[in-house]
Amino acid sequence: MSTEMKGDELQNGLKPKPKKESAKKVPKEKKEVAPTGKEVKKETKLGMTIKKNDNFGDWYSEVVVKSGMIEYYDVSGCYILRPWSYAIWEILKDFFDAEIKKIGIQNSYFPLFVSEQALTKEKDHIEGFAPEVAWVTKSGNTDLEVPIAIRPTSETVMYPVFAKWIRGHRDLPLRLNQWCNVVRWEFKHPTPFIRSREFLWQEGHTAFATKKEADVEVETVLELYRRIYEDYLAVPVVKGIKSEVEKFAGGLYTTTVEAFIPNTGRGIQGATSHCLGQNFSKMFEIHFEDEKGERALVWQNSWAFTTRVIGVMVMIHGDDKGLVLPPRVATVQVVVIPVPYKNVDSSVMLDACHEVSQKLESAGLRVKEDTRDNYPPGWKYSDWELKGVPLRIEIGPKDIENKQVRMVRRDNFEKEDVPLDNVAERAVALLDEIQASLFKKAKEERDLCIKEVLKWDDFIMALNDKKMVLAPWCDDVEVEEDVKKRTKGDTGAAKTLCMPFEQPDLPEGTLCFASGKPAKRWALWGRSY
Ligand code: 87F
Repeated sequence: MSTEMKGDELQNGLKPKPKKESAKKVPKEKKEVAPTGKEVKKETKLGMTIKKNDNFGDWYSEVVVKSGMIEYYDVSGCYILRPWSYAIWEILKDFFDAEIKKIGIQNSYFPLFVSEQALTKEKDHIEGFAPEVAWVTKSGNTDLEVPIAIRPTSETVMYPVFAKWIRGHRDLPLRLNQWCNVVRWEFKHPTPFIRSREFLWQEGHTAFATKKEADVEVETVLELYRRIYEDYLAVPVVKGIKSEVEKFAGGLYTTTVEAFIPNTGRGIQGATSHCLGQNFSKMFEIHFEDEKGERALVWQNSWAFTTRVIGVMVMIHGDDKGLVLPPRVATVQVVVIPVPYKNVDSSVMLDACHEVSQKLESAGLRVKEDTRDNYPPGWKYSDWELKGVPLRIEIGPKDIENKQVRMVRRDNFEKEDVPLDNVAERAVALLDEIQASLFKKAKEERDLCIKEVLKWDDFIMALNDKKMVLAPWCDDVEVEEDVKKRTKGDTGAAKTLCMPFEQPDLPEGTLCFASGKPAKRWALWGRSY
């Protein structure tokens, strides 16, 4: 697949936080002559200027803009997802959509707007979230008779009709999903993908006759979320269950995949799969007549992943040269670049590039031939490095002579000359290696960030060392609240990220690191996004 791209695409990178106009001189474009003899533009400052380890926040803003993923917008907390990032969303969407259909979940679409009456029906659920709900109050200059909310999530939109559609056990299970946008008027500092006021997600809402069926689905969906992170985005996650404090308040229990950003020392909730129990079916009166003819409440689940996944991937793999895309989510997996040379007919290189990219496409790869004649090869290399393309192929006169191409990996910059006969096979293998190696590296680094402790002092030391902490815990709500209080500082309080499904041994008599009471399980703690 080759995508059309204009040569000036990268010049649109707006600065994250526009500074006031100053007397500073804007660097002028320099003109240079390419080996083809054509005059070429040579822009300055198109590449990365901030190092990941120097200023992580600014590095992130720079990389999402300059790679062409994000364009800033004049409504705070809202961002434009450009094709370079939206394509990643589509790949993940295609995967997840196909998987949920395999297990009998159907897509549907419910309205964006929620009436006040529906939204406030379930008071306990909405209470804590109320400040984040955005309302439409006018049409033109006229006040609406009753303001209408914009969905922050769709429980209150969908469950009233669940009550209508579900009558008997034959109407169950009812398993619906929708791909849509939601709006949450957050007041915390917004960050592209990670925390935005409007975001894209899928939300699954299902109803069953038995808790057992609901439990199975919660786990099945969580495994799909793990696969999105680990198999596609090459981001390691910890699967687990949320504490009472951290679970979705309206539900019975919440399972989660948790990622970790080593640069900030913060955990980040990757996606959640909730069992709602019968809490919502009580509230919305979703009954059915069971096989014995008795009236019963349905068991419900809900689950979601959002465009946040893209931000986590950028933070984990990106480097000082820009984005690093795992091959399975890269729109362009291989870029093929001709390397023209003085006094050599460049059509030979162009033909070879075309031949190679066709071979790669036939092998099922997503390929881009960069034949732009107004940029020299070195400029193109940096450009595609900035955009994170996993594999680059260069073809110059020497390569033609030797019937070979040069392959360069984005993840470690290793170079390799590959015989022309072998390009497709080798490219496929290298992309697999890159995918595996990105995950391995991220997992090794993540594992170094998990510290097992038994005592409070060691807990504090590990936290201050930007680590996650695995500690034996009594699982008391008051103790978690107390830990939050005791760790409150400039960088935010520590909380439980989850209680991992995979638990280390907990010998009899082990005490809680925070309360000294008998420990019930190991919990993973950390500061978080
Ligand atoms: C913000 C405003 C209003 C989160 C909110 O996780 C309501 C809410 O209910 C709210 N922020 N939540 C929790 C969402 C829970 C649940 N919804 C369906 C999910 C998965 C998808």
